[in-house]
Amino acid sequence: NTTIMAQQKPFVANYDESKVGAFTLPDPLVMGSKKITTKAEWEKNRGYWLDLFASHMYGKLPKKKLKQVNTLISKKEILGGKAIQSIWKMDFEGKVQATVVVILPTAVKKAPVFLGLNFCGNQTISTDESIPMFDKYVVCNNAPDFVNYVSQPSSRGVWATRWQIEKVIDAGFGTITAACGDFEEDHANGYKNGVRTRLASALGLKPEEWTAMGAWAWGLSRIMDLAQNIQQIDPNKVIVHGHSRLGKAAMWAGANDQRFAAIISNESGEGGAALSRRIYGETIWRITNSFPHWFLPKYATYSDRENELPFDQHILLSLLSPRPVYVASAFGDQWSDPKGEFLSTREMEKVYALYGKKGLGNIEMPGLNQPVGQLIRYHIREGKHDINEYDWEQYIKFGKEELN
Ligand code: GTR
Repeated sequence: NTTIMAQQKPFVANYDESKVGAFTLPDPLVMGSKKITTKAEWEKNRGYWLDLFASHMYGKLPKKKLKQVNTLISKKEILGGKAIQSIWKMDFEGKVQATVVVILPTAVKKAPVFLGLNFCGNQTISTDESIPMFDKYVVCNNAPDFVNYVSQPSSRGVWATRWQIEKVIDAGFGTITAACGDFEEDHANGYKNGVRTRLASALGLKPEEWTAMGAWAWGLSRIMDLAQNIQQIDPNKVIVHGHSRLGKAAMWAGANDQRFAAIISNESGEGGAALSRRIYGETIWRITNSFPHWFLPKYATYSDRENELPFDQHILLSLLSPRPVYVASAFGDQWSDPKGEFLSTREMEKVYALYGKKGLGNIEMPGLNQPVGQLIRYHIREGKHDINEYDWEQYIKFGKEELN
């Protein structure tokens, strides 16, 4: 994963802290000649940063609201009656459909929920046979469960550990998910068959004006629209989360859509929570060469001149203020630059301070499996690039403590 050849240039990831190089981070409170000192000024002007991220990195998000028809396809009890699982179909102008799985605890009248996209189809989150098999391109390609990037029947439940549904339900939370590929398949030509093309005229945005990250973030907000209309969900307690590339999308969704009450970035790395100015693990050059569809071409022009970017990822995190935010890394995932994720999380408190809220404080990076912070939290756990039971235990605790 660390060495590729592209455009005749070999890429070797740096994992040597002494070679990271010096950098100065842009101040989230300095917007051109304007210096922000109050929460009211921040709220009035935060669009300055959103516009810069939109014009340099993630692309625009459509402003137009489409007619969205949500149809309940099936509903049943699962987990011995502890939860109700509903399958919904969202339809946009008859041109795009997305299938959403909603699992809510029976014992809670209005449940807080975790909302996130999945990589390889809804059927991967549980072995329940009533979940429709996803039939578009998926990010997985390991036989026999996936062949030529298409899900096979044996893929049911293969990612159950990443969802921990019973643990979430037992804690009184619900879970909502859809496949990212329902909005845009994750490859360079995915946009041709996804929302960026099919809804281009309806949304008034050309495909090249936005990105796969934008399409996924847009999808998260549309699932939020659905969630807002489900009686048994507490509309004020929807936590958006995502792992890795989908963590990047969750952060972009959370920055733009303030209905998300809290945001979780699980190992989102480069283009997510990690500072781009730190040359460690994945870099702008590498990510824009491997995944040209994730960001605008303009973002790629900042490779080898990261210091000239008008922002860095701590400002994307700051745009989540004043909401609860959890950023998590894994020691076995140096590619995502855990230290870069920690440092950007630590930088958030400047903006939170405008609200009288605390951040991580002036602490050093914690040891393994030692979560730090309260409203803004961070952990680095042992183990590989993944979202696992340990992560979920922390997210549930975080949700319980911060959304009350
Ligand atoms: C990697 C990519 C990372 C991260 C990861 C994932 O190949 O370089 O930025 O997004 O995929 O999504 O698992």
